[in-house]
Amino acid sequence: MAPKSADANGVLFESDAATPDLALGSAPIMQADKQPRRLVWRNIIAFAYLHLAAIYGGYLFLFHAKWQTDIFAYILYVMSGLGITAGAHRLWAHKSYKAKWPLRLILVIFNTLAFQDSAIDWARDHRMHHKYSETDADPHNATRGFFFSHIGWLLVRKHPELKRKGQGLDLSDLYADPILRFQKKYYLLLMPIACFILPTVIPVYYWGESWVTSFFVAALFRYAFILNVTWLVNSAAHKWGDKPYDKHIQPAENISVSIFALGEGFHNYHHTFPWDYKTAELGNNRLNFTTNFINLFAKIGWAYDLKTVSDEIVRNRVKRTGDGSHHLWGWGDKD
Ligand code: ST9
Ligand code: ZN
Ligand code: ZN
Repeated sequence: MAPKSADANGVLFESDAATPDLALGSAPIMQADKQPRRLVWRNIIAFAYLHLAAIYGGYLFLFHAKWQTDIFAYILYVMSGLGITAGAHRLWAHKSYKAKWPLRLILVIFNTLAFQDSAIDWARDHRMHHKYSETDADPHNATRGFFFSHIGWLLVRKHPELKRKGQGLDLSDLYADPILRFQKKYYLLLMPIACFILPTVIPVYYWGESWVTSFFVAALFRYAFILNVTWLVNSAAHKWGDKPYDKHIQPAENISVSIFALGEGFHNYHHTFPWDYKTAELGNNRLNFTTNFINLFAKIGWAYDLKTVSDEIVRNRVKRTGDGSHHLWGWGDKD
């Protein structure tokens, strides 16, 4: 059996299903402190505007925009989605595979298009989310309710416990990458260009879309849509679905979320085995676009050292802590 090991962030690389204390997803479910919420009005106003604008953008997307603009918005959704799933999440937060610099460059461009803050900051929050899952030190602690874990956590100051415990996080691997340092340093310049300006200008310039439709569809509607899909992993996939791998944690297998989140809704598996680059047990062709994307780059050698989990380890874990919903209970030894 592979030796167990976790780095200073608690990010696991090898598997030993017999040690649930090290499996990041197995943190005990704890109630959040009742601390006074310190509202951040700048974010409340910005997100309120974004969502109102996105409703208008959605209307234009359905009834008004040129077909090229709609397809363009869809392509941007997939590109920015991959910047989060294959980039910020699987590569940078979890180190579940390695990537050569051309792929890292592509992913950082996609990631900037997604405007979910720099990949370093995203990965920092996400490492906290796994290491202190569903406690006060988890940025989007799902025990504080659907709204908080979906968007509420971005509208208030972070919990002091998160800031305190976060000091111990090792981010040296992320700061060692010049591409990530560059993105963080110039984020406030690069992000508006990638997320808002180019998506607005391209449809106007290349196929004569109107400025208004272009801005509301390809920039605001597309951005708000992908934000909500991402947040659903924190809210819906921490609330609804089966728990075939670990019934003691809130994260669940949510297929509806996975479809929109390019394969990131198999959240019970992911919190149980966070180092698996597939973020799902059967990742290759089952609603897991991101896994196919990484596999494609693995074929040309730009993605390598893909980490995964053996069938035996999954099976043992399913038997030990699963809720009985695993489709392979046909193995026949449920008790
Ligand atoms: C957005 C992010 O939407 C969404 C992430 C979702 C994650 C989902 C994960 C699910 C799994 C993956 C599935 C992907 C599916 C994708 C599908 C795609 C199709 N550790 O933050 P500050 C310390 S972003 C250690 O300002 P405040 C640190 O000292 C949307 N330390 O806290 C820091 O200083 P510095 C766009 C930490 O003041 C200091 O605290 N962006 C940590 O309480 C202050 O940090 C926005 O809207 C930590 N983790 O403010 C901006 N965190 O940074 C939103 C903090 O200098 N954010 N410290 O080192 C904000 O405005 C603010 O962060 C705040 C809190 C108001 C929320
Ligand atoms: Zn989670
Ligand atoms: Zn994760």
